[in-house]
Amino acid sequence: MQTQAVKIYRQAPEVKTEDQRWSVAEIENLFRLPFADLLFRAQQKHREHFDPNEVQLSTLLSIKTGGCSEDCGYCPQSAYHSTGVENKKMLDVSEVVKAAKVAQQAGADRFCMGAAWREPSAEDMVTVVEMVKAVRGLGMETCATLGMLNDAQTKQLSDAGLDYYNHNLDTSPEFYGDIISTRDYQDRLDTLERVRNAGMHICSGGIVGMGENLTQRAELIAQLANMDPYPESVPINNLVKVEGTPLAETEDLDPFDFVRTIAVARVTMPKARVRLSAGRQQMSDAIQALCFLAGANSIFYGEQLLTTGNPEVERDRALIDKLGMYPFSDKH
Ligand code: SAM
Ligand code: DTB
Ligand code: SF4
Repeated sequence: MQTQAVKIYRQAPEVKTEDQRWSVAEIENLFRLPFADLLFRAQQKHREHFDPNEVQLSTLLSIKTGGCSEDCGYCPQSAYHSTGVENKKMLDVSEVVKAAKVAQQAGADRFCMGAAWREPSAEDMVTVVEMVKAVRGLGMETCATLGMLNDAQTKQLSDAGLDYYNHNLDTSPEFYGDIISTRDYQDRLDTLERVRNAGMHICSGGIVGMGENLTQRAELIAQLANMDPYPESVPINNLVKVEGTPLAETEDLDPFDFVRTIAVARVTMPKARVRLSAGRQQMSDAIQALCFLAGANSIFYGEQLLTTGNPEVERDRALIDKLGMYPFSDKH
């Protein structure tokens, strides 16, 4: 079953200059625009700042899987949920380099290393720093998502040459407590500020389809868009429902509401790379095409996200070709 699509209002919110703050009400009004009006606005913004036919390809690798001490309700890697994900120790640097080379050969230009940690230990950091240096040495852009960081750790990663740090706000401040209890929203904002202060690019977004209402979805976008500056990279994940997690039985989000979320992210954060992230395996080619039209210009590329599936490389290549699009790396 799917949730009801949004109620449409026909008044168009005013067009903003790019340094103005967004109120939640204004963002909600964007969500409520007729679909074609919203997509048109998103396309206009997209074309002001990007080649609309180019898509950036990032490959993900789980460098440490399962057994996480956090209780995030969506996550198959939390030790609080029985999902069948096998706990594994951290990969060796050589295994990571091997996977990065395969991703690069397949056409990815960014390699993102994810770990099921609340935060990395000092010992973990020594290995992660080596991984970042080695992947950068291949000429790929690097991204990592390791949980909360302190000042010393952000400096270590920045010194190692990490390009992006991914740390999602996940949802609105109000809905957050329904999903996670082991760390709070402010912890996430603090980590993002440390990442920014250390000079790295921020990749931060969230998950939709967790049972949040429209206002809460708008609040997530407002939190991201009102950061000064807003993140360079904004992943919009559609919840991947994993058996054994508390969110496994959540109602499906109407696919047009997912597309709307991408469009609203594009309108409110025009210069960011908006990433059509988790959930593509369950999505038709037509909905993905609408996401690109709505301003998405990055995808996770490769058969696996962290523990769940992603479309096959051949399917993605075929879709990109069919739409007359091209990977960012082919042009640069
Ligand atoms: N442990 C680190 C942390 O949480 O910051 C990094 C890895 S964690 C898996 C990275 C992100 O993956 C989460 O913040 C969440 O947005 C996303 N994620 C995890 N499980 C998901 C799911 N089932 N569906 C969609 N996104 C998910
Ligand atoms: C993000 O926003 N989505 C990616 C990445 N950042 C690390 C993770 C999606 C994980 C989906 C569930 C899994 O595969 O375990
Ligand atoms: Fe752990 Fe990250 Fe999963 Fe939360 S999202 S349980 S912190 S791996």
